[in-house]
Amino acid sequence: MSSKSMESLILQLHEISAVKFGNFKLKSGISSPVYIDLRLIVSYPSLLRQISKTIISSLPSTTKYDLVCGVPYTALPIATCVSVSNDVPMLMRRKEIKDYGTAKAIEGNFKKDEICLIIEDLVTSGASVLETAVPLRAAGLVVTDAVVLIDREQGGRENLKENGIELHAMIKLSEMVRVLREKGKLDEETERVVMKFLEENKKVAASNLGGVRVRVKGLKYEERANLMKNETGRKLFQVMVKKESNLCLAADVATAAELLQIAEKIVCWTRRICLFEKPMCDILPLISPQILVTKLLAIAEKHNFLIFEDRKFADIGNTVTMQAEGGIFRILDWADIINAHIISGPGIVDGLKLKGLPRGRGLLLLAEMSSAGNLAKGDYTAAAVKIAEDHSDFVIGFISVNPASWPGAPVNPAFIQATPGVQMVKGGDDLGQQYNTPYSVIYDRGSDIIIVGRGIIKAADPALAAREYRLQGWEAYLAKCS
Ligand code: S5P
Repeated sequence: MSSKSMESLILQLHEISAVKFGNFKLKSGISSPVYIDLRLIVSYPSLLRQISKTIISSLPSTTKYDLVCGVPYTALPIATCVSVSNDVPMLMRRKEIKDYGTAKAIEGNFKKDEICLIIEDLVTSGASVLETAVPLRAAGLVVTDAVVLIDREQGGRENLKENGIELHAMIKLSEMVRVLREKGKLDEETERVVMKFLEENKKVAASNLGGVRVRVKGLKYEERANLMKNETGRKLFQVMVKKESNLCLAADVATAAELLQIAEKIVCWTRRICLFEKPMCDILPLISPQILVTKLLAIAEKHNFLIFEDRKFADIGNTVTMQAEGGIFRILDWADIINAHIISGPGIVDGLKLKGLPRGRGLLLLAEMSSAGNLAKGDYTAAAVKIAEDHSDFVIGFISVNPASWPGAPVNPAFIQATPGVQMVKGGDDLGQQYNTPYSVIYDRGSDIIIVGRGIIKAADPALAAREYRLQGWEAYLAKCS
C-alpha cells in the first residue's frame, strides 16, 4: 500500500471517529489512551470498499492462499468485500456452536490442505485470530498468514508467530499516531502519551479472558513431577511427558460395551491419551462391574494411560469411605484417580485419604466447575486450594476452569489443573455446559489437562478429533513453556 493511500485511510478512520484519544478501559482490562472501534466502517461503504481493496495489497506478493476467512464479527464485512472484489472464495467461522457433533464450526466449501488467509480488523494480543485459526486447522485447512487493518503492536505479531502465523498489518498504531500528529489532528502531549503506552504495553499475553495477564513461563511437566508428593500424580505427569499428551478423554457413553470400545479404539488409534475419565458409575447400566473393570484395566495397561473415575464424591467423610471402598464398583480397587467436591468440608478428603492413600490413589478437588451459574468460585475455590495444601500427599490437583486467575496464582506447581468444558470452538450446550478452546484452556487459563467428552465422542471421526485435541493441547503447553 502506498503511503498516500495509508494516510488517506488513517484520516478517514479518524474522521468517522473509529479512532479516539482519551482514557479508555479496554476489553482486556487495561486502560488505554487510544480506542479503536472499527464496527463503524459498515456505515461507510466507500471506506469499506477502499479497505477491502488495499488490505490485500499489504500482503507480500509471495503470500499464498486459496480462501479467506474473517474473524467474527467486525472483520466479516471486510472479508466479504475482499472475497467479492478479489474473486477469492470465503469461509465463515461460527463463533458459537451448540453441539460439535451436529453443527459445523466452519461454513463454506473447502478441501483439506487448502490455504486459508485470516482477515481481522484489529489485533492486540492475537487471541481472536488464534481462536479462528484453531477450528480452521482442525477442519484440515492450512493457516500460515493473517492480515489485519490495524495492529495495536501489543504482542499480537509475536504471539501469532509462536503459533505459526505471520501477521501482515495494513496500518500499525504507531504509524497512525505519527500521521495524525503530522496532519495536525493530535497534539504533542497526546502523541507522547500514546507512544509511551505503546512502548510499555508491547507484549501482552494472548488472552481472551477479559483480563490481561503477562504470561509466566511455565515449568515443564517433568519438572513438576519432581515436586508432586503423590505417586499417582507423579505417574500422571510422567505419562503426559512420555505420550506428549495433556488430553483426558471423558468417555460419557451409555453402555459398558461402548466404554470399552472407545477405550480400546480411540486410545489405540491415537496412542496419545494420558487420562481416561470413566463416566460416573451411575451412568452405566449394570453389567458385571468386575468384568468391566478387568477389561478396562487391561486396556489401560496396554496403552499406558491412567483411569480417572469421575464419581464426584460429595458426602461427609465417613460416608465417602464406604462409597469409595465398597458398593458394587469398589472404586478404590482400580481407579487411579478420583475426584470430590469440598462442599462438606475437609473431612471428605480425610475420609477418602484414609482408604485411598494406602492403595496409592490420587484425588482431584473440584475447585471450579464449567457449567453456567455454578457456585464454585471465590472463597469456595480458595478453600479447595487450602484443603489441597493441607493434604498434598493425597490431593494431586484440581478440576478447574480458570486457575491463572485465582488469587495468589500461580498455585503451587506441584498440583495438576484439569479442565473440563473444552471444544474446538467456544460455546456451550443446551444444559449449561460452557466450552473454551484447548489453547485458551492451557495457555491463557493456566490449566494442564484438557478434559474432552462430546468434542471427541460425538465427532464424525472420534479418533481424528482425539488426535487434533491432543495436538492443540500439547502445542499450547509447549508455547506456555517456551
Ligand atoms: O465442572 C465440571 C466438572 C467435570 S468433571 N464440568 C464437567 O463437564 N465435568 C465433566 O467433564 C463432565 O462430567 C463430563 O464428563 C466432562 C465434559 O464432557 P463434555 O462432553 O461436555 O466435553
